[in-house]
Amino acid sequence: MARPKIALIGAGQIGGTLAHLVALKELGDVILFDIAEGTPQGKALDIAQSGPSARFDASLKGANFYEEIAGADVCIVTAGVPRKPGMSRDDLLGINLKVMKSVGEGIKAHAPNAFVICITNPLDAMVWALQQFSGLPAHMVCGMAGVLDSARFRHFLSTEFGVSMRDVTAFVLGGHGDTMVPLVRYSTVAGIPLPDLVKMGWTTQDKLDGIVQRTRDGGAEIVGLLKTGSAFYAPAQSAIEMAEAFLKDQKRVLPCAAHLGGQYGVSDMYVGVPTVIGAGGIERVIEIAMDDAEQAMFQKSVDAVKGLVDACKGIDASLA
Ligand code: A3D
Repeated sequence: MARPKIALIGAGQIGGTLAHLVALKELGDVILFDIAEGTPQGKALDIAQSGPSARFDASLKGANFYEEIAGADVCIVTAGVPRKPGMSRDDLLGINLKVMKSVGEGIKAHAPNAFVICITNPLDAMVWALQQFSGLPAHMVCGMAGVLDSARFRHFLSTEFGVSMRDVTAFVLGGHGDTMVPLVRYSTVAGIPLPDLVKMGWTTQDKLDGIVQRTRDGGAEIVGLLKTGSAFYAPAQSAIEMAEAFLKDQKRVLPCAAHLGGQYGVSDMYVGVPTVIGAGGIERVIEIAMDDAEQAMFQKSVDAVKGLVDACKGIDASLA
């Protein structure tokens, strides 16, 4: 059987890291696409030359024309611009919306059967626009944010508790932004919910609140340190987890920006929720019960995403 074809649209920091991870994990053959001439070709050749030592079998090719992504099984989209210090994700909206239009049209023309994972910010609005521009079924287009936000939460919690990150599960809902909703009561160490761990004296409520805030600010913390761009290793790994769930029909339960058609009382928007990802794409959206405080936080996040979607409609009349 032929290897799956994985198109990476955007060959910048995340795109290059994605290509390397796809090859190392032998998930498939890579087409690295970018408008910048030479960048995708150079990165593809560089990674391919690591193959004899890393011992992977995968072909990697750079491209500047959409014809090259023809028949891709998975498209991961990072095309656009990232944040610089002092910028919010929302500041990227105007410029990245235009990029989503060209990417959406390219996918529609050449890879209409792909499972599409968008990473470009502001995430929840860009994945919505990408689905509209591409015309692909909503369950085949999703956004990566929840896996990363949860991973950041899990990392901070494991450091606080001095336990393996593998034994920490965490739940983050809502939009990928300052209003994201880390759900403490659904987050656990080996099944023990965080509020119980506070009672057991493993940490204090104050420290836990600090970790929740650090998770919300997780992207900005890295932007502030790097100064020239935003995080790319953990975002790439997070998208790889989602792509692998699709390619191997794993039925993984992963949080991601999924199209909601009435679930959680939200219609025709992409918001971060728990989903099941398998060969059918986003096969299920899991609706969990929230208490009043969680519901209020979630609603605030949904309102923020709605503001961005409305802004997209204001910029591009074809979206209205
Ligand atoms: P960067 O290294 O600048 O790469 C972006 C690439 O996109 C560059 O190589 C550009 O040449 C290319 N590009 C620009 N316009 C087009 C176009 N029209 N068609 C094809 N390629 C184009 O950025 P990055 O890889 O660090 O980040 C990519 C995106 O991911 C940014 O929007 C970030 O804000 C976003 N991001 C999201 C998360 C989430 O958790 C959702 C995390 C980190 C970064």
